Amino acid sequence: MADNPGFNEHIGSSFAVRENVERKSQKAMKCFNFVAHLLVLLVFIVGLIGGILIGIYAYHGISSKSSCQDQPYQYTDRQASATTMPTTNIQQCPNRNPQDNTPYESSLFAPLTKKEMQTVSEILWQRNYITTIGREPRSLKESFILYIYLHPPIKEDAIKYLYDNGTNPGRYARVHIQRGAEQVPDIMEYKVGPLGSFTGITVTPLTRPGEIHFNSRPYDALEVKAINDILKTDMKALETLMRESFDGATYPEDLFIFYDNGPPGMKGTERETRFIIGFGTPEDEDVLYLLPLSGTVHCPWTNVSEWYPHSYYYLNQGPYRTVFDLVSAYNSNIIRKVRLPAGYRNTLRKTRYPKRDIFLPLREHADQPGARSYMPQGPRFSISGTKVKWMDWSFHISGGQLKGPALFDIRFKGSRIAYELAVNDISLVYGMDSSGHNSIIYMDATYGIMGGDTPTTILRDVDCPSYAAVLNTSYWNSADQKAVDMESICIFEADEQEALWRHYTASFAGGMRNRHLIVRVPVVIGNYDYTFEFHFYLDGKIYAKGKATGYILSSFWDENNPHAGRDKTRDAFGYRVSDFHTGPIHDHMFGFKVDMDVIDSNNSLEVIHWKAGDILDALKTQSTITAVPPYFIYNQTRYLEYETLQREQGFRLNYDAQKFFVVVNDNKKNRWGVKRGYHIAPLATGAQSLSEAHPAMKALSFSKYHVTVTKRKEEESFLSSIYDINRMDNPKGHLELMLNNESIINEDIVNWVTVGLLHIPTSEDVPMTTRVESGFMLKPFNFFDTTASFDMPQYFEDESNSEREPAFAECIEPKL
Ligand SMILES: *[C@@H]1O[C@H](CO)[C@@H](O)[C@H](O)[C@H]1NC(C)=O
Ligand SMILES: *[C@@H]1O[C@H](CO)[C@@H](O)[C@H](O)[C@H]1NC(C)=O
Ligand SMILES: *[C@@H]1O[C@H](CO)[C@@H](O)[C@H](O)[C@H]1NC(C)=O
Ligand SMILES: *[C@@H]1O[C@H](CO)[C@@H](O)[C@H](O)[C@H]1NC(C)=O
Ligand SMILES: *[C@@H]1O[C@H](CO)[C@@H](O)[C@H](O)[C@H]1NC(C)=O
Ligand SMILES: *[C@@H]1O[C@H](CO)[C@@H](O)[C@H](O)[C@H]1NC(C)=O
Ligand SMILES: [Cu+2]
Repeated sequence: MADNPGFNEHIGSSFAVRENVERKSQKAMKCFNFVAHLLVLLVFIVGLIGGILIGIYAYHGISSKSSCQDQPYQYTDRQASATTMPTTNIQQCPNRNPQDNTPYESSLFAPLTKKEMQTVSEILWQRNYITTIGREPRSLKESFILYIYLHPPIKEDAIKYLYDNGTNPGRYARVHIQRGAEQVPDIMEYKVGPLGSFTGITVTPLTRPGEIHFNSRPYDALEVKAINDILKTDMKALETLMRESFDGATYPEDLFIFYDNGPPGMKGTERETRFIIGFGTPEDEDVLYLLPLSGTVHCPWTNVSEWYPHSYYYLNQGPYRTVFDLVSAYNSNIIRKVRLPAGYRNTLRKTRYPKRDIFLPLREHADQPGARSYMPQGPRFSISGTKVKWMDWSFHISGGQLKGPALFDIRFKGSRIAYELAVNDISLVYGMDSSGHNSIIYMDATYGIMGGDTPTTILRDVDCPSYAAVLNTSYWNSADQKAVDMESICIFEADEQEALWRHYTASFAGGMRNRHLIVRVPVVIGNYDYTFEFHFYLDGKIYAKGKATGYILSSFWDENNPHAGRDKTRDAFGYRVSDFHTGPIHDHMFGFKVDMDVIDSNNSLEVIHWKAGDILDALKTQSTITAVPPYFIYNQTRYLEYETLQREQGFRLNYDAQKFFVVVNDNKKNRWGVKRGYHIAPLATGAQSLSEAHPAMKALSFSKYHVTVTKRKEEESFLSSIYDINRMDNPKGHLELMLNNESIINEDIVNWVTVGLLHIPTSEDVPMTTRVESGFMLKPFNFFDTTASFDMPQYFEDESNSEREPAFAECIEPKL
């Protein structure tokens, strides 16, 4: 145990007790804190004395109170640990702050800072681009900033600067302005910069006036507020209906209006906002408990006095032109009604709050802390601004509020592997049998992946180990026209506690523990929390993932739904998952931009076909052979067909015709003469199944393919447009538009990788969808001459040799 190198989980040691004491005191629990602290300390001392006196190794957990509520099942007090560990001379582990004070502003790629965003807003205010600064816009007739984020440098300039002593291309902001003050309101985008000196900043339009129709804009706080105001009188008119139907609930005390049932109309020139009523409050929107009452608000342009609600539905009965038509139908008893049982509302909070169910007995040992990792000699990574270095890897962390996190200039062992590896969008398409929110389509970049309505905050010790470094990024809060800081990214070396490789023979035993660097970005988008991560391995692999957790969106379970199955527990769109709700089916498709630069930007895509067939057909792919040589014992074989892809193309995974997608550098060979490359391996478990006939399939074209290769262009920087789902009749920025048959041989190419999963919610998704994930691997493919990880100490043992990873001195996990 003592010569076990590297990270070490110290289960059962006295450090766990000590560490727990410290953690408890940090967390400033609201109740029992002092008592718990004393108790734990007491138990600790008892444990130590016990350990010294008895000197036997036996592990028991410590006692603690987790909650100040009355608990039917209490944690039991247990004997504290007694260990054989020496209790003296154990120091805190040496630690080093991996982050220096390099300002983000000095980097080409770091996300824009709060200060830079403020500078941008001041410039735009001074030059009359906006009519409000530093305060909430008063009406939709104002011009104000929707988003500000980094506009990355032109790649060629950046490469010259980074590799060839070129000049610094500077930092620029991309700004979206909602121009309600214009004669014909629209959205405009601008490039603003170079930031830094206030005087030299130019503002360059990236769109033409009117190009982005006002009615295809993303939602903003003002519109939601205006619609809320318009619906007030209708909600009043519905008071009795709501009270009778929904267990005495009233608006806005117990009910809220949910608007995110997008898109707002079938055309970019229309704006029809569907809404649905749910239990909850505006501060605590509860999409788990949506109710069968919905409508639509006609809300184009900026003149709110021309907006009106229409198309009311109650228990899928409608449409009623006005709320009074619905109320009159309801009062004259000509429609089917729902009566939620008295007291039902009181059960909701309890069933929905993701806390321990105190009526269930604790699992055995659940009162003990679980296994942990720590860094016995401080971090092996360093972060300068947002540039990260670890074990011959280096890259810059970047990104912005709409498209999410991005990495730039990824190098391994001095070679560039990728110029950009970035999240671009997440799409979800729902099916459900419910008015108001059937056929929901989300493209999450339209809401903002990294700082939409909810800032991200790393939950230390949940999202990442407590020893992780945390980076702040900023996003622009358009509601109050201010930049906001958030603790959004964590970086750490992970101990996978498994073998990266192992082999055991009669003559030797060898292996290497799989440690890797993780960049993790948890984000909140409405009901779902997504986590994006990039894993860097010692052997040159990169693993990118998207994960989903959070609340499912529900639809009302109507006992007498005429479309439900015979037993009424499921319909064509999903299962009943609670008293009155079903979990409608949907997918989660994660779209990534993968701009590989295998050594340099002159790359090609090899598509290697994994085939099976006749021996002769296999041999004929490489030679003019006419007869099968006698040593082949079967007529059938596997074989490969190598194709250098000539032109831009999208691919779907197909298990009947499997392919390897390899980005190669035609001009760079490994020691064996083979073109050096990286394999892009999508690990999707789902695919887009909607046909071209679906009206959103153009806007969503990135979801049709798992891998799409295009020639890289500055003006084709993302695989989707944030406006397209709101103008699906005329989308202008989606992936398929890039597929125009251009040559991709020995070119700078981009692979757009979409991986996703299909979600059939079941009862286990209530209250919480526990993590599901999808991702892809970037794997060296003849890139190195040999396995890349043997420049590190290994575990190796034979008759005459013994090698281990570096030894460590046991130490106390540092307080963070
Ligand atoms: C880099 O550029 C500077 C100024 O343009 C020049 O003085 C210097 O010689 C250049 N260095 C190299 C290695 O090209
Ligand atoms: C807004 O609409 C109302 C009702 O149609 C109209 O009377 C008013 O003139 C409009 N206001 C503006 C500024 O266009
Ligand atoms: C990071 O963001 C958090 C949350 O807004 C803030 O409290 C903290 O001061 C920020 N840290 C730095 C170094 O800016
Ligand atoms: C890449 O290709 C361009 C022309 O296609 C050529 O000018 C350039 O030298 C090439 N770069 C490398 C590193 O081969
Ligand atoms: C293999 O193919 C040859 C020529 O078509 C045929 O004569 C032979 O029977 C086949 N063998 C098997 C095992 O199918
Ligand atoms: C793509 O370009 C090639 C070469 O110019 C041409 O032969 C082919 O017909 C084109 N394909 C399409 C679909 O336009
Ligand atoms: Cu889901």
